[in-house]
Amino acid sequence: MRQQWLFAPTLRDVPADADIASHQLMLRAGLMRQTAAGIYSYLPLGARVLEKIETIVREEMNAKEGQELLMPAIQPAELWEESGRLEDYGPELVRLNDRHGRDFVLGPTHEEVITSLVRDGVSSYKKLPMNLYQIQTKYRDERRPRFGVLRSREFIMKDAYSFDATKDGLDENYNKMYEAYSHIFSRCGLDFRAVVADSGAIGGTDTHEFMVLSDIGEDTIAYSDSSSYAANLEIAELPDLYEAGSTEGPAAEKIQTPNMKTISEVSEGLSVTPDQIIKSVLFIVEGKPVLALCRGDHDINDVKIGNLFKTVQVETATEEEVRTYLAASAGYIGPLGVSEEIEVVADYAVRAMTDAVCGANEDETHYKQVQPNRDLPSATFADIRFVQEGDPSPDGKGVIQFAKGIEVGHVFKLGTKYSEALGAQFLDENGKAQPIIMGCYGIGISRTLAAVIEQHHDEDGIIWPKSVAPFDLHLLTLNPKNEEQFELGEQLYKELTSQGYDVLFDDRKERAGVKFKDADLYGLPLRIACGKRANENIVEVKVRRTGEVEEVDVSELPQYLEKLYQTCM
Ligand code: 9G3
Repeated sequence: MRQQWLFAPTLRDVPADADIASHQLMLRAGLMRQTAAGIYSYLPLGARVLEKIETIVREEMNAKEGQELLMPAIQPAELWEESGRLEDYGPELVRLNDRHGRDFVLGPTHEEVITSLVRDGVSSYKKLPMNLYQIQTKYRDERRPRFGVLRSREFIMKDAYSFDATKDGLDENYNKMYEAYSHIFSRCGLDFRAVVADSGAIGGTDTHEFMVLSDIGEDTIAYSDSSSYAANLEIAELPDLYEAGSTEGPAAEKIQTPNMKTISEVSEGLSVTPDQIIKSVLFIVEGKPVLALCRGDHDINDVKIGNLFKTVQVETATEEEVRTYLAASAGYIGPLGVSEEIEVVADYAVRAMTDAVCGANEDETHYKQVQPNRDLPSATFADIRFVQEGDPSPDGKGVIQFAKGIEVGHVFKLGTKYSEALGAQFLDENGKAQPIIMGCYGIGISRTLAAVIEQHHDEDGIIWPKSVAPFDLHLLTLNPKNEEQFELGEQLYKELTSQGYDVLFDDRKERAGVKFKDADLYGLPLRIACGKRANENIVEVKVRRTGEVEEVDVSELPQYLEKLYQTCM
């Protein structure tokens, strides 16, 4: 490709609203442009990288007998009524009417459509197992799109769905996808971890997220410093290693605690440490009040509350709800003497507390000398807090550390949630109708592109791994007025192309400095410059990742590049 024709306008300055490297570089290097908030156009360089990533995905999916198909982006709302999800997602689910007034959604995912296709197309166990996938645009009307394509409203996803007659079959498909994902992200040059995740609203049991390690990642990974344990912070577990607290000592006693609402104010005011204070948070879980307790130096994990009650409808109570149920303001609520209608769940660490302090459900009043192991007879004790760095790893090996991650993949065991809702059955070997057992597996293709840049860039620009680079080589002529350099450039352009390289030939009438800057910004693995020594048939070869530069005789260039290109990541 001759660069003078390439539509990849570069920007010298970073746009104001781009505050992470991948967003800045995708705009500056002309890979994409914003068409509307959270909606992007991929320009040729960006589209080429998407295509490279998609090719890797297809190869790995096909290697696991995945069959590629393509479903519509627009979906009849009736299918979402059948699955019961039409009202679950609120404004994030893009809805529209056709000219006849019929209801449609713009697909954020395709469980409903794929299940309806299999319902109408598969009937015998002999057709199972099956794995169907597509690479297609998704729509989720994010309230606050940001970070470029990392959190956009339209994005490209590979979504796969597996269909099995047995649970073992699902486990097998799940493991095949888990393996395919590991290959895909490794081939894209990504440093990633597969972490245990929360199945959230879509139900099902096992689920893993594939996280690319990055400080700008929105997700926090809790991993063990001495084992392979790694989980999304949302669900990272805590073993119940606590010794039960005392049941002796004087009864709990009320004390006046004016202007002591927060943990630190109570700690200051009563000269106790946060781990001697019981933190109480009122939740409304499926409409019912639940009082959650944890130690003052811990935090309640609302996802764990949801998993404990097997629901996603978990809201923190409003001030009014707190006053209605507990007759006090949030800073003074506690577990003692609450009415039957309020369920009390306490983190394991609370049971180990002795001589604790807690709110007394009266403004400006607390209890002291509380023995949770004695005074909370109706409480349920469970793991309901966020893990913290330094906590013991749940597998008993080492302690927890945190890392930030970008979720680029997510694999789920769905079970029969959709096949039952939509009536997708198969006849087993005894001719009995059974619901098909499903799994679903997503990769954010556009998010993967951005994640690659997050992990592969420097202050001069992108440093593409060769597996996904938009071109293999960058060929430059340096002095626009020097005929010999141009002739050599043209000759090498032909030779390298016929050697099988995808060459971006910078034949523009620009100064060398401009060409070098653009080459560093575009980030192709190798740069070949026809410069001062072109008349001696010598060119300069630079490795973008390491910066190392070598002068090479053109007669040795083919085998030199062959070897050098192999060493490129
Ligand atoms: C919606 C909206 C947003 C959503 C969903 C539905 C996330 C939704 C979960 C999944 C699960 C898997 C197949 C590929 C892998 C992920 N956000 N999810 O179901 F209506 Cl607005 O998409 N789907």
